[in-house]
Amino acid sequence: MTQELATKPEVLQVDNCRACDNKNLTTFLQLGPTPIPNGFLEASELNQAEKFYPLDVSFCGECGMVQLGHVVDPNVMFKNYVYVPSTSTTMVQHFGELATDATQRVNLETGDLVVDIGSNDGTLLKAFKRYGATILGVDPATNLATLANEQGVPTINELFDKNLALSIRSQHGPARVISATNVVAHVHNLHDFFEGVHDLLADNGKLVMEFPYLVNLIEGGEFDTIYQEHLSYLSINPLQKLLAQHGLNLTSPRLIDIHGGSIRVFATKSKPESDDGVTAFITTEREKGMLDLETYSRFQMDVNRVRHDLVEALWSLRFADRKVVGYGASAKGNILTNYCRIGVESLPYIVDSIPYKQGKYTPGMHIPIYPEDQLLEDQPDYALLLAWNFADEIVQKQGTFQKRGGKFIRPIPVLKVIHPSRKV
Ligand code: JHZ
Repeated sequence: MTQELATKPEVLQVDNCRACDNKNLTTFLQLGPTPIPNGFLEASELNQAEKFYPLDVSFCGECGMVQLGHVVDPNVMFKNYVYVPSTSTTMVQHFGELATDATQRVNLETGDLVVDIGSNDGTLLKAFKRYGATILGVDPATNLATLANEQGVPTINELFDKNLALSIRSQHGPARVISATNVVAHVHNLHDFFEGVHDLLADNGKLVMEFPYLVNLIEGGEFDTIYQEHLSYLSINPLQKLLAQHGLNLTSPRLIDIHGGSIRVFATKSKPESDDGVTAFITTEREKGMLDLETYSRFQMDVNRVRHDLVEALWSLRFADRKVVGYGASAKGNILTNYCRIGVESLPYIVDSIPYKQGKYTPGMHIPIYPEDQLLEDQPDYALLLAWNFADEIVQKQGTFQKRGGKFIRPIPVLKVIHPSRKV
């Protein structure tokens, strides 16, 4: 494998805070260079030069936004996208619950427009359709927009921005619900994005967003969720100020148990009667040090600990002739394996439920990906949960593997063997 370091214009350095334009950002973590985390490879590509990108994380002392110091061309990352939520029952159920929650909060009526930004394969919009909504997806991935359209979810194959928002409004009218799950963190020009949301949203509509929560990332040592797709690591404090700049009022945040700890939050054009928990979140974030550089400076030690414990465990299992494979070829798994330099010598393969990933190889470490059935066919001693955020679903699904003596290892927040009586 030859590493090629990406340069301009494919990757650009960002000097100003994405949320408040402050020029004095402090870099506190460097995890790169790494390949882009969903850049899975075909066998024929393994001997070609592979692009590696910087992965520097900065803190804005003005507004508290944590963000990447570089932006990779979105066409490189999102044009052909292999991640789909629909193969996870947890995600399908979760989106069903989100559609119910949003429908009730806006008193959605039959025919009302729901626009999902970053609609992927249409899983969330299918849930809104059951409530009689007129649905419209927006997604930059051509393969997923095609799939969604074929499945009856009308999807515009573009990146959402203010221009597109105006064109959707002129064709379809205002949206009663705009959803953006795991999207805001991916957006480079947040000002243009929220202006577009403001233009498209009905006066009595609601924007609903979900994103991995910065507090969980920092407290849980979840450094593998830091990758080039995620340009911002969001908390309520900077987000509220950012939305206010664009006439949107943040309301009703609540913690949800998705992707290692996320937040669901709503925003409206009109001022809500109460902030419904926003002030409490802001106070807690302040108390937890989310506005202090020292909190982030200490984070490197957690990253070192996770890497040390994992590499040591895999090393000792190899010396004990135990076979370990990976479970879940997640984007975060690709960051973890690249940063810890874990390759086929430690994990000969990874199993994954997403058909688009099967038969391919992970970026950087080139670990082959097989369907989940391979686990029982092969019955290795251990499976390392690279999708540790789905530990419950996976452990429950793989009962036979465990009955036969197989064990799961969870690497984050603290290395743990999922077995009642033994530790690595
Ligand atoms: P998962 C994605 O990151 C990408 P990833 C994205 N950029 C984002 O923002 C975050 O989510 C939040 C597999 N699996 O969801 C499927 C099984 O094999 O943690 C996936 O490849 N069996 C949009 O990629 C992977 O694991 C199963 O039973 O880090 C999970 O990837 C289950 C449940 C999953 O996200």
